[in-house]
Amino acid sequence: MFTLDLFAELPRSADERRQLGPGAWLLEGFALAQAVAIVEAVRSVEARSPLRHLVTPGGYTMSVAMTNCGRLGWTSDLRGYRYATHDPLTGQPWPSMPEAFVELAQAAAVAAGFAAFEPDACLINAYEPGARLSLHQDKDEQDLAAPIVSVSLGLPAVFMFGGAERNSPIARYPLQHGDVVVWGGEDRLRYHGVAPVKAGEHPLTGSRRLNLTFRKVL
Ligand code: MD6
Ligand code: FE
Repeated sequence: MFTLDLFAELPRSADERRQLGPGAWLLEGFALAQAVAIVEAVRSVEARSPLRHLVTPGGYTMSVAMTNCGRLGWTSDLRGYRYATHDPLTGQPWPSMPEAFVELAQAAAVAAGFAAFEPDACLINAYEPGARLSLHQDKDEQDLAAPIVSVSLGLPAVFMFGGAERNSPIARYPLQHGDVVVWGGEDRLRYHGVAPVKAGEHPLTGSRRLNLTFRKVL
């Protein structure tokens, strides 16, 4: 006999793709099969380049904790946002991007219609309950032709997806463990954010939500 628990780690609906815009897709459960390995790899990245709360150029400390892997990492301080080859906290190069990350990001890009995605940066975001990401555009990358691939793990969150202008209407999409969002093309510069994460417990990540965003910067 099996119980419903056996289904807990299966995709809610196999291969569910929701189109969020002309170049934006929500691939439900796309990363579920690799979730355990990804969380393990995040722990080893964290061990070398710890999660930290960055300060924005405006002087605010972000509620989301961040680190990176890959040739380039996104960072921020009072002087501005930028990509750097070295972790400013350790002075060392960012940990390299695990091959399994590259393969997952490429497969998700293909599933969303973007061939030949070669990410050179993976920003890792960790949300404790209450952490949020205010509305922003991802525009620090030189290569705006490449899409962004965003993997959600652990606690669920609500993704806020706006438009080309800061005051465009905002759609809200729940993101679950294993979901992947891919966007590019004419959606590449849409405003977006993450609503405050609600407290909870996830068997893989405990009290936090993890998000990996893969970008091609150069
Ligand atoms: C997050 N994601 O989901 C934050 N940016 O934790 C982002 O800011 C993001 O998910 C660009 C593309 C996809 C994203
Ligand atoms: Fe973003």
